[in-house]
Amino acid sequence: MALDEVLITRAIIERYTEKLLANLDLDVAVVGGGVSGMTAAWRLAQQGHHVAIFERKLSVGGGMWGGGMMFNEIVIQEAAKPVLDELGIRLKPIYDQYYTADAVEAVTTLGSRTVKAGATVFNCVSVEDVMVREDRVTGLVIEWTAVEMARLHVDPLVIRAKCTIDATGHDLEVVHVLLRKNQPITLATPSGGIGGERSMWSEVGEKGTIEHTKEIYPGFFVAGMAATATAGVNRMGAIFGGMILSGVKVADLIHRRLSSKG
Ligand code: 48F
Repeated sequence: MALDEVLITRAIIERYTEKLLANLDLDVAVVGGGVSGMTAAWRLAQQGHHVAIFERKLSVGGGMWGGGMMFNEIVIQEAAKPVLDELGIRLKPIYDQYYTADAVEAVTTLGSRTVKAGATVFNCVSVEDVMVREDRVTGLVIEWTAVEMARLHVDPLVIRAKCTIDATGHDLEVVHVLLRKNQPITLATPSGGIGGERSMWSEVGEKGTIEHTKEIYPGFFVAGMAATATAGVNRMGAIFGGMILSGVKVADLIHRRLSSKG
């Protein structure tokens, strides 16, 4: 058989179009394919929900690839060990209740488990806005990252979702746009708005992140650093247990919500 470049092209276009069409109407839309976003999507897909991740960059994994200051090892505390064990990410004990994992193994394993559980990842896609109907977030407005980078004047497209997670990390981009474009609006946060990320304090940051992982507006949840910075909690630095546990918590909250509504 002679390879035909047009058939190769057709295969890509057909399959991608099928994938996109199959994900226009979701149970859960996750913005950001970093640590907390992927963990949430993995868990939700495992629970049978229709979930997709929209990730601006070419690669998923967010801030995990580079460990701390590009020393590509991550630190995990005891509380998160069961989740990493379940994912199949190998941990090495180091001090009492501290473990390390190879950052590249952690990202690739989490990515693989997420996709194989049934979540779809749309990389190179940026979320630039939300849809709000009757005081509820009902979906996302998406655009190619390349369009965003080139600052081209091109209209976006839309995804509908029963629940949306902002897992965009330090920038909490979706929370910002929700607030900016839908005034007056009050979030279920300590300040009613964005508290802002505080300086590094791992102990407080890890606990606060998990505590503030929640629905902050009807249909709209925050996880990971987006939860930290929305609530006004300290950053935690290069320890990743809180991000993983935040992803698990938001998935479990949404699972309960979607299950209770049948
Ligand atoms: O930064 P990231 O991994 O977020 P996280 O889950 O984890 C934070 C840690 O990596 C680390 C830390 C704790 O140890 O402090 O920083 O909170 O992943 C966020 C992802 O969201 C993508 C971004 O490219 C990254 O991969 N992202 C950000 N804004 C958008 C977006 C957007 N508007 N649309 C699509 N993706």
